[in-house]
Amino acid sequence: MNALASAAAGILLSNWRRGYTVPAGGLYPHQWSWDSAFIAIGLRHLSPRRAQQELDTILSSQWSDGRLPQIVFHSGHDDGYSPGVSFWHSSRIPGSPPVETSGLIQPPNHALAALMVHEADPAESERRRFLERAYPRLVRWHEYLRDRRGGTSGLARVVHPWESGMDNSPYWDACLKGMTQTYADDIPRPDLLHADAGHRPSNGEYGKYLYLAARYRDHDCDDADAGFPFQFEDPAFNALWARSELSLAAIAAIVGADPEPHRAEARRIARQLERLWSPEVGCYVARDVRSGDLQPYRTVAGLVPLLLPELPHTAELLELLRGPHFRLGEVAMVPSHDLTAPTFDSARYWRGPSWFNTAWLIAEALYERGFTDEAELLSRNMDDGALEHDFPEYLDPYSSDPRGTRRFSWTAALALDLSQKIGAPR
Ligand code: 9WN
Repeated sequence: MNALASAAAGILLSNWRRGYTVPAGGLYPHQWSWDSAFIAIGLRHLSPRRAQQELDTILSSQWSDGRLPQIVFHSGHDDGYSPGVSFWHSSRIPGSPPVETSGLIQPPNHALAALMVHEADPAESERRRFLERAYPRLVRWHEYLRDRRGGTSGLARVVHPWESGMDNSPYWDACLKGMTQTYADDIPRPDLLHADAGHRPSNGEYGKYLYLAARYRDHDCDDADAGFPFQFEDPAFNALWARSELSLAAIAAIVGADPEPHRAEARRIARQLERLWSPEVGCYVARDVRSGDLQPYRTVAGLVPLLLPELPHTAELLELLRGPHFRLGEVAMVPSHDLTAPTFDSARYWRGPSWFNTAWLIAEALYERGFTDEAELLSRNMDDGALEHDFPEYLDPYSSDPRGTRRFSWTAALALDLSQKIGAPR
């Protein structure tokens, strides 16, 4: 094992609990939904069986309506995270699973991960009937997105910034600014014990986050609440849904189900995604469902549709990625926000810093599209940043200084995954 692989393995081992991996021991001590899928993609190189378990665990925490929860609190305690069990009390909400969870969701990258995990060791996967178990649960998860989160546009809505996985993206600024309500109780910030306040969302943002989460919880996490103050269609969320639907088609073929409905669904979502193309900013953007307004910001979320085949705006997105706004190959990985925007902040969470999960998604898209040199450059850049700084949560794109917490699980998992691809025959 080389230095990167052994360091990454050490982190994944120490963040492993019984049956799942925590994103980071101190800051995020529970199981997060999209983290688990990214983590499984790396774990498959160390132990395909453990990678299957990681996904089995998140899929077993499904609600009866099909949703996969943002966070699963396996310990049944807050464990220093807020909002935790004492905030959600999910077991009081009809349709929740026996384990305590958050009521929100996160982006649907699970089918994408399940297929990759299967392909790492198909014999072991078949022996343990991994896909037979995963397939019906993944189908129900995608049906939840279509039936409960799909509006008239046919795209899935997020009802909280946390659901996008990119909590304080500039996409949400106008809506949050316009909200007069904020959380009435104290705003606990245990996160600031583990990360610099200048790297995290502000207290003002947290007041709105907690207000929105409490309102959703108090309506029993009912998606039919038309008056909900925060409703957005996010380009990365929907692109991952479409891409996962393609993975589901491949999984269906393996388990003897009909792949065609999944392919048709992927095409349908991809068609609808065009509603999020903004000719003004030359990128996919988020849409506020209530006002209908496209949010005029270039963010890494708008580049994630590159993962979809036959994307009408591929050439424009590649130009954007390589040009002054994201400077592929010249700055650390892929910045989360346009380097030239007045709203860009090189340190603060999803408003500028480069994250390893989004860099992995872009590297994957570049590999698939045959831009191997650029994909390898990005992969090396990501691996160097991970190893040099003890696998940080994110990096300053200009200085490459580490930000957020360290020994972060998806950083380890995805750096490990890309290290296996560099120089591999394609
Ligand atoms: C809220 C766990 C999660 C990631 C998100 C990231 C951050 C949580 C937080 O950490 O969000 O879900 O407390 O800030 O934004 O993408 O899944 O790693």
